[in-house]
Amino acid sequence: MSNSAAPIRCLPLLLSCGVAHAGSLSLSPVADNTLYQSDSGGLSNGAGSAMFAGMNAFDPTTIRRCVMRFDIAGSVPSGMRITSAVLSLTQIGSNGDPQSCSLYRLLASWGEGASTALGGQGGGASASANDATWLHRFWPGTTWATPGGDFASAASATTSVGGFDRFSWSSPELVADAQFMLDHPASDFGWILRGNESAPQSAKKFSTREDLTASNRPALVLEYTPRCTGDLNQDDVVEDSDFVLFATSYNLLDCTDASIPTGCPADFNGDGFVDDSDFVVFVAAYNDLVCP
Ligand SMILES: [Ca+2]
Ligand SMILES: [Ca+2]
Ligand SMILES: [Ca+2]
Repeated sequence: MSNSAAPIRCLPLLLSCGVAHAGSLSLSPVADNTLYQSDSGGLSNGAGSAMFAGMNAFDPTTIRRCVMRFDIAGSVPSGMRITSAVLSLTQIGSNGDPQSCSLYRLLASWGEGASTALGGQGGGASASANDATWLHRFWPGTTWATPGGDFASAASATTSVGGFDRFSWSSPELVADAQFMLDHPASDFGWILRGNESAPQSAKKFSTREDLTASNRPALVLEYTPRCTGDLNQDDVVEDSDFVLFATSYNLLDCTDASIPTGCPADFNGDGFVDDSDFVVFVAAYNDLVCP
């Protein structure tokens, strides 16, 4: 196949032409909560204005972890490539010692009930229906596979959190998480935030989406750009290495084939098969060579 032919732009089948635009969004969580370590798993703070990560002060052998979820697929147009993801939280606790706090992608759904902790909120409140707890994804009937939450083994982003201030997390792994959540809405369970879990009185206190001061609430800022049709290895050029990837899927044909990459990216027209109509789309993009 020749790459020297005149560019063919905006074929009717080339879905990216003039339809989607780059953009950015700031998302608020659709749910946030604290997992308070306890033997009974009966503590939560679904509707409270604070969430905690680290080891507690007045009950110093117990761990707290924040959970938060954003509706990415409900906010970012499908088919976009996320280019930047920055999650920011406001630390409102009095303990200013710097502590590493790490985000991990959650692997199971969880809930936010009506529980509201009193005072400093570090002790939690009795869990309400559908609250996440240390033991439960949804109190009282549905438990985590592992107490303390089911999450990816590797951290996606880490930031040192000190005193009263706004802190941000960003990394290529966080971008990959957000892309996964956009492409797989049914598996968008958000992130868990873990602080120092080996030193008493290390817990950091963060505003939740229920904080009356809107600027203190958690925010996830995403930047995105239309995917370049045909650029299967996402290096912003459509060339021979993409053709190799296309041909592999083309030979497998059916998107349900277990050997086809997740999401069946070579199925450009979204009909469940990688066949000649997708090849027409690919050739048009290949003639463009460099992504528009
Ligand atoms: Ca909440
Ligand atoms: Ca490419
Ligand atoms: Ca197809």
